[in-house]
Amino acid sequence: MALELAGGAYAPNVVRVRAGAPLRLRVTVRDADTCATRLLVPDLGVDLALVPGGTSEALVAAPAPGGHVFTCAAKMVKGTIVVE
Ligand SMILES: [Cu+2]
Repeated sequence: MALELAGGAYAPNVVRVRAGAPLRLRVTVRDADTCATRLLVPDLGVDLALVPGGTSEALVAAPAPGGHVFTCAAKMVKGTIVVE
Protein backbone atom coordinates (compact mmCIF):
# COMPACT_ATOMS: atom_id res chain seq x y z
CA MET A 1 0.00 0.00 0.00
CA ALA A 2 1.15 3.52 -0.72
CA LEU A 3 0.41 6.58 1.36
CA GLU A 4 1.20 10.21 0.75
CA LEU A 5 1.53 12.91 3.34
CA ALA A 6 0.44 16.13 1.68
CA GLY A 7 -1.18 19.27 3.01
CA GLY A 8 -0.81 18.00 6.57
CA ALA A 9 -2.88 14.86 5.99
CA TYR A 10 -2.36 11.28 4.91
CA ALA A 11 -3.95 10.27 1.63
CA PRO A 12 -5.66 7.95 1.56
CA ASN A 13 -6.80 8.18 5.12
CA VAL A 14 -8.35 4.73 5.20
CA VAL A 15 -6.52 1.94 3.40
CA ARG A 16 -7.94 -1.52 2.80
CA VAL A 17 -5.54 -4.40 2.29
CA ARG A 18 -5.90 -8.14 1.92
CA ALA A 19 -5.43 -10.39 4.94
CA GLY A 20 -3.04 -13.30 4.68
CA ALA A 21 -0.37 -11.49 2.69
CA PRO A 22 2.69 -9.49 3.74
CA LEU A 23 2.02 -5.77 3.87
CA ARG A 24 4.49 -3.41 2.25
CA LEU A 25 3.92 0.12 3.47
CA ARG A 26 5.30 2.93 1.31
CA VAL A 27 5.00 6.48 2.54
CA THR A 28 5.92 9.48 0.42
CA VAL A 29 6.13 12.88 2.08
CA ARG A 30 5.14 15.75 -0.22
CA ASP A 31 5.13 18.40 2.50
CA ALA A 32 8.46 20.20 2.88
CA ASP A 33 7.74 21.33 6.39
CA THR A 34 5.92 18.80 8.55
CA CYS A 35 5.78 17.45 12.06
CA ALA A 36 5.24 13.98 10.64
CA THR A 37 8.79 12.72 10.75
CA ARG A 38 7.68 9.23 11.75
CA LEU A 39 4.77 6.99 10.91
CA LEU A 40 3.60 4.81 13.76
CA VAL A 41 1.33 1.78 13.46
CA PRO A 42 1.45 0.51 17.04
CA ASP A 43 -0.75 -2.57 16.39
CA LEU A 44 1.64 -3.76 13.70
CA GLY A 45 4.89 -2.79 15.41
CA VAL A 46 5.74 -0.19 12.76
CA ASP A 47 7.81 2.88 13.61
CA LEU A 48 9.01 4.24 10.29
CA ALA A 49 11.25 7.27 9.81
CA LEU A 50 9.89 9.59 7.12
CA VAL A 51 11.90 11.83 4.83
CA PRO A 52 10.49 15.12 3.51
CA GLY A 53 10.41 14.80 -0.27
CA GLY A 54 11.27 11.11 -0.05
CA THR A 55 9.68 7.69 0.22
CA SER A 56 10.12 5.27 3.12
CA GLU A 57 9.14 1.62 3.30
CA ALA A 58 8.27 -0.90 5.98
CA LEU A 59 7.32 -4.54 5.62
CA VAL A 60 4.88 -6.28 7.95
CA ALA A 61 5.12 -10.04 7.46
CA ALA A 62 1.70 -11.04 8.73
CA PRO A 63 -0.65 -8.15 9.56
CA ALA A 64 -3.52 -9.21 11.79
CA PRO A 65 -7.03 -8.80 10.39
CA GLY A 66 -8.91 -5.76 11.65
CA GLY A 67 -8.49 -2.00 11.80
CA HIS A 68 -5.08 -0.59 12.72
CA VAL A 69 -4.66 3.10 13.42
CA PHE A 70 -1.60 4.87 12.06
CA THR A 71 -0.41 8.25 13.23
CA CYS A 72 2.42 10.73 13.06
CA ALA A 73 4.78 10.75 16.04
CA ALA A 74 2.68 13.39 17.82
CA LYS A 75 -0.56 11.46 17.06
CA MET A 76 -2.11 14.49 15.36
CA VAL A 77 -2.30 13.12 11.84
CA LYS A 78 -4.19 9.83 11.73
CA GLY A 79 -5.53 7.16 9.45
CA THR A 80 -6.53 3.51 9.51
CA ILE A 81 -5.27 0.42 7.77
CA VAL A 82 -8.05 -2.15 7.43
CA VAL A 83 -6.80 -5.70 6.93
CA GLU A 84 -9.66 -7.85 5.62
CU1 LIG B 1 2.39 15.35 13.70
